[in-house]
Amino acid sequence: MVIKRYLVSNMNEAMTRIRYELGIDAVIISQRKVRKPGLSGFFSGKLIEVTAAVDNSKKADKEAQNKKTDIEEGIDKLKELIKSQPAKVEVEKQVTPEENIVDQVKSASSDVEEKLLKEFAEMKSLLEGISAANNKTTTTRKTKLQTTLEAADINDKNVKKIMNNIKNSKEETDENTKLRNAIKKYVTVSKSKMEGIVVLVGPTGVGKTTTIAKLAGKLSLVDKKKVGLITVDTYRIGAVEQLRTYADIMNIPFKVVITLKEMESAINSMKDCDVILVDTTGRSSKNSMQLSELRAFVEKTNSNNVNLVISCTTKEKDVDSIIKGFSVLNYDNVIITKLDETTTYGSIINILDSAKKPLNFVTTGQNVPDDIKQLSADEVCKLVLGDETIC
Ligand SMILES: Nc1nc2c(ncn2[C@@H]2O[C@H](COP(=O)(O)OP(=O)(O)O)[C@@H](O)[C@H]2O)c(=O)[nH]1
Ligand SMILES: [Mg+2]
Repeated sequence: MVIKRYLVSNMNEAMTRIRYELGIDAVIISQRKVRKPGLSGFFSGKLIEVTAAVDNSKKADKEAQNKKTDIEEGIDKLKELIKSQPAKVEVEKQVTPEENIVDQVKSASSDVEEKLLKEFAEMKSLLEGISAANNKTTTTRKTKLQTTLEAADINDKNVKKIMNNIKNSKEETDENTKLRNAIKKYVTVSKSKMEGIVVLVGPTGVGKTTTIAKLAGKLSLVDKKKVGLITVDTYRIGAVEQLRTYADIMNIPFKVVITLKEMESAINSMKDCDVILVDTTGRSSKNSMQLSELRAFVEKTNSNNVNLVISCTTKEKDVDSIIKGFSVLNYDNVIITKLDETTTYGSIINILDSAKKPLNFVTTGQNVPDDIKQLSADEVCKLVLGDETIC
């Protein structure tokens, strides 16, 4: 005998469900009007509680066989109800042992589901926390690196390049070493020997003549080399006298060249010199006429050590135009002057990046011959990162 109780709104509903669930042999044992349990019952209409029974052993067996299916269905229904509208779960009291099992599974399943949902929510918030913290650390680190590079006056393009270099580096080392290696990549130290003909070109006032005097002093006084001086800088009043004075003090041959032919004979007259230093007129990188005139003199020297002299105090935007303008002279190296006039050295990186030529010398003051030196990539890096200063 199977007895089942139904809570329904009307008898039609009761009959449909009893026939469907218990079969046509089922009989109604009792029926009475009741209220829905709980607070909501006070505010809604009455229901009918119908109790039906069936004496059908075959059906009971079949139900027993289908017990597992019912449980599974129950769980599925429960899940759906939880998802959609748990408050609208139909109130239905079932009394068969099988249905008790469904109830228990439902309640167990609900507990598990709730627990899982809770744990999932906790995990989600934990992961969100970790992700936020990671983002924050990355941003802070990036900002710190960027700030260091920007504070050194490295231009935006190179800051990005260095940052990408660090990011994509496969080196198994710390970030600081990666940073230093990325900066050092910009610096190639010139391998040009200070012999034969050395020419200096560049804009006006960057220190070409002073650098020639410094080089002449070092080469003749320290390295004991036989040095000759030639100048084609006849444009500026006093320019010739400036170099002649140094030549006289150092007691080295000095020639002033006005024409291309004179250049040839001046070089010939200094054949016995180990080094001939050639000073040139400062030219504007925007004046292509002046530059091609100068180019003729430079080509006449047949030098393989032509140096573009540029001050590290040059405005960022002017660096590119100077380097582009003077590229017609096919210079081999770069000399960066007036490092003593700045406190940040990122411009060295910007200049070398733009010129794509090795660094030959840097000058660090007005004193002849002391304020000139060659820097290694490591020394440039230390200057740029503020580990060392020039003065
Ligand atoms: N502070 C500083 N001044 C320099 C340096 N080199 C040259 N000068 C000065 O820059 C000015 C122009 O130098 P000069 O050699 O005549 O430049 P040029 O026109 O390129 O030949 C002079 O007053 C020099 O003393 C340097 O390394 N540091
Ligand atoms: Mg000069």
